[in-house]
Amino acid sequence: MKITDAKVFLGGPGKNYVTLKIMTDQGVYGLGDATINGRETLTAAYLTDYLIPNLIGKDPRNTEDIWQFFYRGAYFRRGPLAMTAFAAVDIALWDIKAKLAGMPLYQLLGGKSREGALVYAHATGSDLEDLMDSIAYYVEQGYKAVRVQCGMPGMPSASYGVAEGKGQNRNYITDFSGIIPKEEIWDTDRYMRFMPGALAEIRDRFGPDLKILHDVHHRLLPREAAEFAKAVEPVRLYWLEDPTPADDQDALKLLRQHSTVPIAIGEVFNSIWDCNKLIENEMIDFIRVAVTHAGGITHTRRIVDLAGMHNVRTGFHGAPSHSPICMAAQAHLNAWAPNFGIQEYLVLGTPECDALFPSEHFLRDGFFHVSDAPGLGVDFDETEAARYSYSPGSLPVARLTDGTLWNY
Ligand code: KDG
Ligand code: MG
Repeated sequence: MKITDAKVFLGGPGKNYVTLKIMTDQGVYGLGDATINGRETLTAAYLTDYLIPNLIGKDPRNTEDIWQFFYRGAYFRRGPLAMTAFAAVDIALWDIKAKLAGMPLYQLLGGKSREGALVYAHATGSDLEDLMDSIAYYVEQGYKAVRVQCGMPGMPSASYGVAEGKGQNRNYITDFSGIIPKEEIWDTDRYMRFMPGALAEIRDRFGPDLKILHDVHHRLLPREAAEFAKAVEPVRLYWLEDPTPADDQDALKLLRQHSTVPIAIGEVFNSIWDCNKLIENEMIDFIRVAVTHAGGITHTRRIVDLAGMHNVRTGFHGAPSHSPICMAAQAHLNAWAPNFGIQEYLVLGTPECDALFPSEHFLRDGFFHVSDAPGLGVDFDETEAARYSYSPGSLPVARLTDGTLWNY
């Protein structure tokens, strides 16, 4: 069996999805995702210029050897762009393998460990009352877990995860169009004074059962993160995400000495070497890698297994920029992983998105149910794809109130 051709598609409804389609001499094809927010043309070029020419003629069933060929063969290893491009190939090859077996992909990983996978929604408000309404909306929809992000009184501009507009017009996906990033202002002192109290009020309003998550988005220094984690301990968060930037694997030592709040980290990681110390030293409770950014199913499975040995559960990244192909791959890992925790789930469930990526995966009462169709269980409509093209965009940058560039 041989790979005969592969194509890359760039674009989608409101998003620059990077979709890979690998064709074989037996008519079976596989789909992969190389979407990386704000750098989509680069993973597309990595695929087109290097990986695809090297795939032609290879046996698509040799997923491991092909993964090693690209990873070890790159000489300059790792990095988000390379690992995302490898992921697209790997996901597509697992799609082919499962289609050949006539099985949903989770069967090849070890079968189902659960029926539905718990997901969390994103509630957001420009102020606390607005956020309360947004949480109530998701609770009414049946969600058992909600991430909460809130605008702060006196903060000079909106920041990550915070809504623009209120009520029906609430929209937390700010405008990321344009290659020059928009700038946000961040005030750590204001945040430290406001947010712990706001989280306590949310817990009082919604009672003990709701799983409440909060994303600091890398904004605190290690000492500040320890102080914050101590302050929010009575809220009994399901997790506190990215309290410090993830580059420093020692940054959480102080926090761990002072607080038992569960910590989730890893959405910017692209390999096991970014998180092995964090996992082995049991500095985190949830690992947040995305299968698309961490080298695909072959590599992410290794991270999940290492995590499982150290009581770390999964909480894969699933922001709106993740394509339904990434989410399908994660759904199969979630169905299998013995150490599954929760899944972030924010695919734009618009009719346009569903038409481009038809699938039978579904969400019910706050749980994601994986499709039983052979392969990944998601397709890609090329006629629909012809409607879309790349539209330049960039994530914002953050500055402190004195102008110092900070972590977005
Ligand atoms: O591409 C960056 C976003 O996906 C990220 O900012 C979202 O932090 C995020 C989250 O938790 O979903
Ligand atoms: Mg996050």
